[in-house]
Amino acid sequence: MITLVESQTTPGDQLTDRIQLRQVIENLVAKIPAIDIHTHVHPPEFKALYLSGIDDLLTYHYLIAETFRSTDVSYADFWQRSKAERADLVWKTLFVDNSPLSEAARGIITILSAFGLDTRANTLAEARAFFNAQQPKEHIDRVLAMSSVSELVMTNDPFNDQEAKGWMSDVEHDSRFHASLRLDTLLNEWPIAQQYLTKHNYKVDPQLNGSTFGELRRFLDEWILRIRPVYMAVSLPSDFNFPSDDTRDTLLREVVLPTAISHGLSLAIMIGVRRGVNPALRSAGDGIGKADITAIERICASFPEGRFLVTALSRENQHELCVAARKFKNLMPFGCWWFLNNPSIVSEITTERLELLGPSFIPQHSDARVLEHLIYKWQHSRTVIAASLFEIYQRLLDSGRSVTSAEIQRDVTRMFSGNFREWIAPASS
Ligand code: FIX
Ligand code: ZN
Repeated sequence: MITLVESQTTPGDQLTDRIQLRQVIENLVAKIPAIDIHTHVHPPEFKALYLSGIDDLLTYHYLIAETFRSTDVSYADFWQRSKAERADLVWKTLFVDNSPLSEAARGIITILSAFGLDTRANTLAEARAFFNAQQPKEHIDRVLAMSSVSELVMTNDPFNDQEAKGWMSDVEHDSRFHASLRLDTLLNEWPIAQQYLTKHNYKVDPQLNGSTFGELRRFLDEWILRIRPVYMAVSLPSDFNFPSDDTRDTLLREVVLPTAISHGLSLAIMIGVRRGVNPALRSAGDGIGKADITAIERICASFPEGRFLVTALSRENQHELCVAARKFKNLMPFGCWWFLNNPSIVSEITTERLELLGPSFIPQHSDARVLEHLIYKWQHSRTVIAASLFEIYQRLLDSGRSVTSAEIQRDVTRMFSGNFREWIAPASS
């Protein structure tokens, strides 16, 4: 149980000066450690899954999608190029020929400035030399410190052979990188999962007959034992419904949720993505759709002993999700996912959540894919979250109650790490 600090406040501690109140909030929000509960970052022990440096940063799918809006280079030509050549094109197109106005492009500037690198260079020579000279261990320590991220949660796909190799080797990996068991292939692409499992000697039937459920639970139990995930996770399409007469529904009811509950694990549901809207863009080709949040309510109602970390991709779903969380204490809203991770929208979502849920939600996750993403995603989000909090604390002051810095420290600590620690506690105990 989170121990809340009962602060014996003296009037002196109470922040009645608005300028001082804003400063205290900004200082605390800027440095209070956060647990980054959803990333795609891996430590160096996972070899090719460890992404870091300017070429990985510039070939981030957010920037690839934006580059194609400002270049005549064809998809085919682009994908034939090496990673460095693609990075050169992205840099030229978005940072030399144009101003880096988008959030993802500004993110690169924030990262380069954080390391004192030239943000107006014509080539990537200086940046490449700098990042290539970094020792992974020290560099990770530095990036986590710069982001005030104390721990993070990876995305670990048991159907990815590279991932499996990383876990099968008995190399100890950095304990600040927690695992999560990602089940998109199992729940969204059963035929592919069935073939993969059959190839790995699990007796699973395409029609889910016979020993299939038992074998699938064995598969999940083995992975849970192997990677000790802090939660299980799945992204769901915008047309997801529950209940529904399909394979995913059966697998959720017969395999995933019983397994999660028996291991004391939460299920993280990331709803509202439409995969492959433009396949030519590859991982940059996914889109968005408004989801039916009542499906989430029905899952929470049907599995009261289950706990659900939920994030929705559509802006139009945010208010509904807040209200659903007011109805179901086993629903924890988290983060401003993907296309929502822009200051104007993070501000709107954070203020709305504070108004409807108080400090009982997880404001942000980075979805970082490259290590240095942590720097800009947290710096940009903390600035916006601090502004939303100032608005809320200022209103409280106007209503006749001032706060102390100890209380702000408590509230922010709860939102940045306490809520998540408590939410996963049964699993990690
Ligand atoms: O499903 C997910 O975890 C998404 O975050 C990713 O698929 C997506 O590509 C991404 O990186 C979003 O930021
Ligand atoms: Zn993600």
